[in-house]
Amino acid sequence: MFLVKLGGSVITIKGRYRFYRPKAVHEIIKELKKKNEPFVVVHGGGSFGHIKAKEYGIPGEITERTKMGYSVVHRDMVDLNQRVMNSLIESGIRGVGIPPSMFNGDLQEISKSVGDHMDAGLFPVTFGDVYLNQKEKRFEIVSGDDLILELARKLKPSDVYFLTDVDGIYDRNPKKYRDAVLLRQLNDTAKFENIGTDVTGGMLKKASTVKDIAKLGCTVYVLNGNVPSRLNRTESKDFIGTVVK
Ligand code: ATP
Ligand code: IP8
Repeated sequence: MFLVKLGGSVITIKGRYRFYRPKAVHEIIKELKKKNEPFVVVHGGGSFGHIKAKEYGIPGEITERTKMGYSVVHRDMVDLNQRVMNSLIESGIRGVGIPPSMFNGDLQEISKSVGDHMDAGLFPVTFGDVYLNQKEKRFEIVSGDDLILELARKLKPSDVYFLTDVDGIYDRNPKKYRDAVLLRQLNDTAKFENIGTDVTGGMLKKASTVKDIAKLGCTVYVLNGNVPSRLNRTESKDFIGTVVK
């Protein structure tokens, strides 16, 4: 089995509030199906998550303002999840959405539910979400990257794929520096810049999550989700992406 993180930068247009990219998701699912193995999907928030979370001050203490924000962001993330679910079901995949807020963001409970649904022959789809931290009276965010790390610990997949809108991990932000170099393997010299709207740490956090997952014994691929055929070309000589073992 494998895990795949559909980055918000691929499944949405990050700068345009609630802009979903159904064709991109459809093309990715076609490639995932070809693998002919059980898998778990985790998707990020993109423009359904980060824009309003930032605007309303989430993560943060419970206030009149963040209460409204919690409601809006959760509504939008469930909406995005429904769209991903529709794309899966239209392709004949028996997906089931698992919203982390229903488990108060408890990573172990979420991964237990994911595992149970897999055992029942379904394809679980969980996602970055808001959740209530009852103890500290705060609203928090669990990112797709936090979820995928915990799922890798529990489910011990052979491979984990992160799909974003660039070819992999570069030595600098490739959208800003035209001479940025793609790192075929991850080293410690890479520099990461967060885009303005991202509330969960962007590529910097992703790179450290990727290393943590590889330490569990999985092979991690960071690939361009806009060229999804690469999902099935990881062994080829002309493969483009970052691989971490
Ligand atoms: P989400 O958290 O919404 O799911 P995502 O998983 O698709 O998002 P981002 O956090 O948006 O991923 O990270 C991808 C972006 O990181 C790219 O669009 C790129 O511009 C930026 N970036 C910054 N530094 C780097 C780097 N060194 N290598 C690769 N991308 C980088
Ligand atoms: O996009 C964050 O998940 P991510 C989701 O995977 C929200 O970092 C609600 C902003």
